[in-house]
Amino acid sequence: MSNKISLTRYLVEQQRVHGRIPPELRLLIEVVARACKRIAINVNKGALGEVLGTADTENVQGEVQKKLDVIANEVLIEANEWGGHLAAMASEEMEGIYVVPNRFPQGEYLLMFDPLDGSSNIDVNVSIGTIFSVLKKSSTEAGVSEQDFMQPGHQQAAAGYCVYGPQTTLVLTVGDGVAMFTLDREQGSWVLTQDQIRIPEDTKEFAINMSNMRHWDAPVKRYIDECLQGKEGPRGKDFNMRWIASMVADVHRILSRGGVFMYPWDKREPEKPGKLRLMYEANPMAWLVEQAGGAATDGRQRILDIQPTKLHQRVSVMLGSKNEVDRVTRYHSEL
Ligand code: AHM
Ligand code: MG
Repeated sequence: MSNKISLTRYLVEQQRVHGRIPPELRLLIEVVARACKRIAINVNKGALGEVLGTADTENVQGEVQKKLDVIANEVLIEANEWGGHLAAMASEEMEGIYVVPNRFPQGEYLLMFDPLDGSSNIDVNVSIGTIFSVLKKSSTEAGVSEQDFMQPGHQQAAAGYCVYGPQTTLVLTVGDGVAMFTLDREQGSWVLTQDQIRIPEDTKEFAINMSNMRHWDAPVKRYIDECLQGKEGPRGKDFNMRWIASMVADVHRILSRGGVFMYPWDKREPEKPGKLRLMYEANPMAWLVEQAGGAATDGRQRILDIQPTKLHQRVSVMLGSKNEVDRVTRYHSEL
């Protein structure tokens, strides 16, 4: 007899023992996890599946879409539209919201996703992932609009990501800490491999794209300068640097061993608050990190408290080990 805990059992226990998630939300998470398995199969095929390269289209942010961006988006929509648990979906790859078609029953939940995060890494065989966030429709009125999505991140009902790397790993929170599931390829099932993940409060590792240094704001520059001075500087210790250029992979490392991740506002595009998107990148990651004892801010306020006004809104992101995020946030108020 195996004492392995499957995703299904974890969710059933969250529902039955902890009374935390209703059956519709359990179904939703299972369907997203199943879609991630299909995406993983496509990712693994690589050049053999003719899934690499660009799709000759642009998304709403003017970025050239990769074939896998488009495939992953379709997989998530097809898997989720018929179950009766959702009212609508929104994605990095679609301009407006996708309302569940009339031929299917409408549920109360809203699903947002970045179907394939870290697109620049697809063709070079480096870890990429899917990020998702679930909200509950606030109004009880029939129909759904973009306005229903405009909820701060602290109202998320579930959030997570799947990283397609050397292992395929699903990381999830429903507000009861963070659980990690590894895909057992022989069985085709998600197995709980870590529960109640904790991020150490202190760290000696930072993740930022250093090539943008000359464009940064003074508080970010001060923070990184001090890290770079190492033992001889004000921090009194040497720091290591990592930058994978897939947020999922960088956040996964931080959940595994601590660290701080930053994609701050910079002067390249001063009118934009940052590169990363609030609703389907920053919010789910911020909730996971907080649930693991870390912190997440935009340099000035808690990411989860930001009131969104647009679906594809961007945000400056600093997240990870609590004492480091607190420090760089403090630098923003001092300068
Ligand atoms: P994407 O959603 O188009 O893939 O872009 C988001 C990604 C993040 O995963 C990553 O942290 C960042 O962009 C990397 O940006 P850069 O190439 O500027 O270092
Ligand atoms: Mg992304």
